[in-house]
Amino acid sequence: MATFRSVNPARPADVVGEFPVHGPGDVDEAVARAGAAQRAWARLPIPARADVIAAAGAVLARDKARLTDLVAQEAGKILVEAGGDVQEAVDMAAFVAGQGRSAWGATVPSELGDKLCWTTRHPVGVVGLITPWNFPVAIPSWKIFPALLAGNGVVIKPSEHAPACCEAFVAACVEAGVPADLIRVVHGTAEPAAALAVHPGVGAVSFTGSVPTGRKVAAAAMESGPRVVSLELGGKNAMVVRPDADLDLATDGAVFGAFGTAGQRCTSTSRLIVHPDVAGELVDRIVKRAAELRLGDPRDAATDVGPVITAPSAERIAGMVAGAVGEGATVATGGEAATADGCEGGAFFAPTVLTGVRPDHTVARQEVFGPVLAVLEVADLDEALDVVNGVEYGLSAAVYTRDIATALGAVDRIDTGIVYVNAPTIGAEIPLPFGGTKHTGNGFREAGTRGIEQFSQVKTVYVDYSGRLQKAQIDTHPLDEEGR
Ligand code: UN1
Repeated sequence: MATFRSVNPARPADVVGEFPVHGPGDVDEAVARAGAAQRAWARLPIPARADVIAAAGAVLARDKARLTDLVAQEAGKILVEAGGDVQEAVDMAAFVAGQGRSAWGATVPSELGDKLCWTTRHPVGVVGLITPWNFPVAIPSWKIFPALLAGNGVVIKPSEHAPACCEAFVAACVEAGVPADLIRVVHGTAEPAAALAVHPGVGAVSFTGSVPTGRKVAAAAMESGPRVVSLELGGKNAMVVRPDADLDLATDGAVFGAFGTAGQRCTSTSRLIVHPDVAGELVDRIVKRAAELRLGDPRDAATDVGPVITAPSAERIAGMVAGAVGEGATVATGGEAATADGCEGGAFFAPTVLTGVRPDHTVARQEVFGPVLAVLEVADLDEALDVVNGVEYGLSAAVYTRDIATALGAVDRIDTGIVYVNAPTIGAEIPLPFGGTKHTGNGFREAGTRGIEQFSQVKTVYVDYSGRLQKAQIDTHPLDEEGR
């Protein structure tokens, strides 16, 4: 069988592991095994499934240091952020385990006597998951734990840039008591992902990644039969800074939001929409901080910004910066690929601030997925919010102001799935729904109580114990003499 290597993006000569390139036959086998194991799993009481998920959280917590190091090595995330990635999975286990001992549906009064009505949730069977490399432990946990709680089997195709992290996550689940056949991992790039998306044995497909790939996955998944398809796609997240804002806070937020994870979060702050009265001061502060950030080995605790995931990724980012300059933007800092001591062959990109960006510039509309902050100066609040909303994406947005009416008015009018006030566009917490509007997704939310929806079907149950035929709507309102 052909294989591929997962490498450390900071030092590509450091091979993290070698993995098989799976084909459609392997996907068939994985779906069959997960499907066979699912039948027994779905018969377990839901709190018993929850106990296994809680145990998986305990294994992840016990192994946090080792997993954090693996995330740093394989995905290039600096240690503190890699630790956050693992912690997000630990939190998810706790949250989902709690859902297993919570209400599982609703009882609804019947309009007729001697009749009970309620809703419950059922598994879809086997779920097919396609996950990115940038949250290589957290995002699998967002999908796998709710899928398991709902009683499903799982086949997951992780990014070819983070296969070892996914294997480590699945190993923790298996150590905790998840049957080994219940979660199967297939590796490779587009071929196994496509085979999974169209597989007739897969009842729901859940994808996190780019818009173009998400569209292909959804089209393929629906072509081979109607099924649940949930998409979590990109963002073009804006931070609005009003003239009354606390500029220290806004500086900290912009630096963390734009350059955290080297800008490679779907929630990364990529547009700063700032009032001209404070633009000069704020941009100066951000530029100064950006220039001071230490690029380096993500496993070195002194590093602020790690590499981007691959050399082609750095080239793509450089191309977008060049395009922005061509359209009239100015590079205030960064703007080019960089190197870092001791990181032979690593693809780094200097934290970049672009000024003079206009809403119609490509860099103000398209996701960069790199450490690039585009600054747009807008005075009027209505216009600033129009700029926030004037893109195809709708994941996350932030507004910095000390004025409560400005803050709450912005919350009302910003058309994104997540809005932050006086906090950056990154940093979503597990008990709350995560997802976006417009091209960012197709209406599902991950995490929170709604995270289970994409992996389960609601069943509505009516039990009539009256012993006679009762007719809804008709018995309650028999027609009168006038036929009403
Ligand atoms: C992502 O980038 O795909 O809110 C997920 C955040 C993280 C999750 C990001 N908790 O930035």
